[in-house]
Amino acid sequence: YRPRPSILVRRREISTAADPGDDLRESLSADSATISSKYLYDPLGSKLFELICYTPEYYLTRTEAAIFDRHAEDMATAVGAGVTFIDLGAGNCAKAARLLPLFKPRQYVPVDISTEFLKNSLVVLQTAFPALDVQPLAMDFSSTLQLPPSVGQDRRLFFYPGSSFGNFSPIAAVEFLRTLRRNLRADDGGLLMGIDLVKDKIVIDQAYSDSLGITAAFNRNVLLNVNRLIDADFDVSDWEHRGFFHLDKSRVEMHLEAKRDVTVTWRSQPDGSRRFRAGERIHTENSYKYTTDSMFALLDRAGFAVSDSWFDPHKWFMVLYAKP
Ligand code: AVJ
Repeated sequence: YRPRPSILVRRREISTAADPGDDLRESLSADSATISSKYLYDPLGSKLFELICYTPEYYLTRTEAAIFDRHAEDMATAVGAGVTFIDLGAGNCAKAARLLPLFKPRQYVPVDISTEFLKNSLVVLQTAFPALDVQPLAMDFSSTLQLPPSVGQDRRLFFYPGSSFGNFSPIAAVEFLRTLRRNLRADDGGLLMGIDLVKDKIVIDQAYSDSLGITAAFNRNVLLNVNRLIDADFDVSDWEHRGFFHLDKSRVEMHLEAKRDVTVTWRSQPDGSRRFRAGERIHTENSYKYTTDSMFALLDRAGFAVSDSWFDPHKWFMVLYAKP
């Protein structure tokens, strides 16, 4: 799979999952309003997240990239050749694209909730790897992981970088790992994942409240997406970004805080409205931070055996390889 430029781009059908707004109307009506973090990733939100990764404060992406740069060959050796490389939350596919020449998978399966974003990424990917068998999947794998028959039946490797795993609540986290485990047989490739580790609170706070305000834009954009999804009338300028590390819960929380009293109305069925007092918040994301021990314990409970782990010099981030 040596990268070579080509004007030939193979386009494949992306299978799309249904995406109802019922949960949104319900979670906005709750006493403590929430918006699921998956709604952050509309086309603009996905772009904004890409920009976050370039901010000086957001250490995660570049720290993980440095770990991959340094240890990718070891990782490829540990995993072995010829796997079906299943990229969970593929986004712009950039992380996988750097590993594919080393991992030499039989098939590449990018999975992402954002269909449009995935489509654009695939054009770039197929240009770089014209011979690669690509089977893109648009779905919300956090709720159900349905791999169609077209996904290779030989050794599966789940690739889950970027610490996106941190978005799961502790209970959902074990459940999710068990789901992955159920989709693997004893001799399968296993799971290669990136995990952000607990560290100095100031470092984490700044990563989720960057000085350019990109994270703020990313967070506030969720309201534009909600307006579209349930025909609501959020005014973005009424809302302020909050992002901070909650030590006791070992998680970053993102909220949107009302600058003044506001009433939000939605016209999709069943229609409704919600009043927010000035200072009231909508919880939009949790991003859990693990220690190596807490992460290994989770994997153990889900039936995985950690085989290898790799770190940056500060031990801010970990890439681990676990086998069924
Ligand atoms: C894409 C879930 C890994 O939690 O760090 C970035 C999302 N939120 N800045 C993270 C995010 C605010 C990101 N993940």
